Amino acid sequence: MKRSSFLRVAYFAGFLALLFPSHKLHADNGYDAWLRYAPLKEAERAKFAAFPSALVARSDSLLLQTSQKELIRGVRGMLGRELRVEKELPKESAILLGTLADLHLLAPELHAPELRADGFWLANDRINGHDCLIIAGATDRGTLYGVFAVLRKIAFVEGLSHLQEQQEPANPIRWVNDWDNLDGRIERGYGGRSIFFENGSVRTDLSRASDYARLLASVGINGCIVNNVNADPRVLAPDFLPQLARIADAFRAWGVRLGISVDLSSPKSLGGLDTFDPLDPRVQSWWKEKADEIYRLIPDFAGFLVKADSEGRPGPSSYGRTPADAANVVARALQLHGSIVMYRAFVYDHHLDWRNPKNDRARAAYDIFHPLDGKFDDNVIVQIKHGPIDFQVREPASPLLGTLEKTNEAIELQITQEYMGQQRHLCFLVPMWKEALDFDMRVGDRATPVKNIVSGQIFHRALGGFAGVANVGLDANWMGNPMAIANLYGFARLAWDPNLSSANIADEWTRLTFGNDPVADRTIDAMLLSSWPTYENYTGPLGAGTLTDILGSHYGPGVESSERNGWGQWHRADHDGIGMDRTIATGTGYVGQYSPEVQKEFETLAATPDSLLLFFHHVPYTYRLKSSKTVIQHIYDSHYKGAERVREFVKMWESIRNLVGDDERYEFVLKRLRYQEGHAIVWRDAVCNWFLRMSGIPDAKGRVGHSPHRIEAESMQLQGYVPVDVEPSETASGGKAVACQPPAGECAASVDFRGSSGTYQLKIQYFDQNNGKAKFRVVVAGHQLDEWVADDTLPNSKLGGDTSTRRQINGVKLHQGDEIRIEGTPDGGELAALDYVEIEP
Ligand code: GCW
Repeated sequence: MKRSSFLRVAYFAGFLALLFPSHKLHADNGYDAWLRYAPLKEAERAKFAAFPSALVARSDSLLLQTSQKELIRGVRGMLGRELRVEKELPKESAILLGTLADLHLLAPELHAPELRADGFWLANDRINGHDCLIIAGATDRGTLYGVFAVLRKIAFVEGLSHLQEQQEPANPIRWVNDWDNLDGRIERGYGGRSIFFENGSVRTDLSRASDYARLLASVGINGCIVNNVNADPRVLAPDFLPQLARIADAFRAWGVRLGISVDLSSPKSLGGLDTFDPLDPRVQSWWKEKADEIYRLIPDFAGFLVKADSEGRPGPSSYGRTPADAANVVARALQLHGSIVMYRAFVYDHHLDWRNPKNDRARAAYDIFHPLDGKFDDNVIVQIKHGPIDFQVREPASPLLGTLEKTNEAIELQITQEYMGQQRHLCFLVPMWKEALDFDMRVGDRATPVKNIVSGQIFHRALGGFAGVANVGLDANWMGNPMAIANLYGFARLAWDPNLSSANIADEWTRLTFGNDPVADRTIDAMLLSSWPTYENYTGPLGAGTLTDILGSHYGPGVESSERNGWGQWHRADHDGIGMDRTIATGTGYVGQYSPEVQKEFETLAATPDSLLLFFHHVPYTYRLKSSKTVIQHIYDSHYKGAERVREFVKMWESIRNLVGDDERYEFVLKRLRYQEGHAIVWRDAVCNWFLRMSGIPDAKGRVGHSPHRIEAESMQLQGYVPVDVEPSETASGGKAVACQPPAGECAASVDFRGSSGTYQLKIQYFDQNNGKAKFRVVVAGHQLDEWVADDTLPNSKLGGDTSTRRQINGVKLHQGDEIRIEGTPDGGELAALDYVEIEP
């Protein structure tokens, strides 16, 4: 851009900024996530008084232009300063921006370090007698990453005057996977519809796609698979590829390469061949021609992701071929173009016979892929879920990660919270991922943590890395909750550097998202860092699995749903005990898939840590843990503790209202936390009651099955409401609710208050189905106290653990004899159903 036109743009931008100060341009609804560039306080800005005003950038490459604009934008936002772009070194201090090669031309006297791809160097040096800030990348992409790193430092108010820092990513592959369907829905997406597709086509407006790429680039993500792994073959159709090219265009300025999931049967289902046998030469040329066609449209195409022979997807087994045969045929088509295939190891039989105690889904990935080690081409990466089952709240690291010595690997982590409360529950997953990454596979009796295996370091593989299932959507805050995007941030930071600590990552995200107030930051960090153990506490304990409804939503409690079916997520809980015996001696032999040293950690009860006990062993409920509690008492205690901790989260959040800015984000998060407080109790009660019924062993602390303040709706005086059974019974208090069924247009449940006069909390447990918007009204002694519409979009149309919701009314003055009356008006299929009322002092 010519200097004069640049100035015009800059003046105009400055004028706009005056009219709309940058933090008002977007009301804080979470859209900017960690890239807010909120103005620093005056005192903080003082630290950057010497920050240069000139920005020297020689090259005009697309990524360098992006880097330049981003730096200008960030500095304007945080420091309120305008940078001036120059082509040559000015006679004043300056920022030098470019690749190492650009830099060498500008200042040959500088001694720049060697950098790996995507790495960058940040330094403060004297050039021609002036202090200069150097932001230099090995490549243009590295330069862009360097800019974001500098902007983070400014946001953290870190001085830049003694900067001397070199960063390189630990992993070459740092990709996100988005499970978007071409019709605009997202599989396991909880943040709205697809930002890429609508009605079978790529969206016309792809501004969200490029804003997404900006977010990704800011934390070093370099590839994005844009469609569901359960792939629609149409994604490869001749009329669809040019549309995909538009997404690639939207990504390109941010150095994010586009990839797609493909259906292995495409040569047949789309290409019209009578086979998709990977060893058939016609199939091989079909893939080759398809790859050539793609590269004509998308020269920087990243590659394919394949899910095959899994959950009903077609695959090489139809022709008696192996995953290596299938991966290689696709890989050879891409190899000429220098790109790759990510082949998922999530291959298992979902019709396993549950009656056979030796059957074990956890074995599948290893059993299928281990014999193929060495058979995959060099541009294939086997993408392995971090645990052997499926993103459960606690799993050991997949043994396959430790056994492919001659194969490239990537670890697949799930950012979208499918089994972790679906973005309605706060659950910061970085500490869980760290456990998988730090899991030491002890290959050859030496330290071989998963993080160093997937990076390629241990087995000297050129390729490897991270894939994260992100599933962002059109919601303003991307993931359905401004807190949930901390997981996307954390995933990317770990992909860059898996040695960063959870605390460090949490704190970075918190400060970028909510500012630098120390009290607010400490509070949010504490919430984040304890949220996964908390979620584990009130859902699935001791490695038993999440205990959610695995046949339906994967959201609310469903302890028994995993049993007596072929999906293999069994915990084998019965009247006497619980857990999967996966030992070599008496169980499924899964333990034998680990190296001998790791086997020792899990083969015996004595060695197995409590946290994974039920993953590896079947024990009686009376078995004493290392904590000295019995298993059953641990189940009860952890569930009460977990639910109690969520109550604290609400208070913690309320305590920082004025420190984080009482904006849309704040209110949104508060609402979600209050909801979570109620739903954690639904979980607690469902799981505890199920185990009480199953084991017959009472809670030593007398809580389970006794709720002194609770009045069951079915025991209230009912007008129109009728008692109904809820299935499974533990998902409603007493197994029953009351529902306002047609033809009743309005119903009421009432009870006279028998306690002593005073101030109480009223908690109404009702069901918010997703097939209507029922209305509720609470009337005490003839006065309306509260009313609301049950219009949440929880993942179920039935009464049960997914839909059970709590409304809490504080400070209610009650006199003995007051009538408490709850009125419900159904709507559509929603029955304004009630479970119980609690009146708590
Ligand atoms: O966890 C399961 C999910 C499926 C998903 C599958 C997979 C895309 O419930 O929705 O399908 O994993 O990872 O392939």
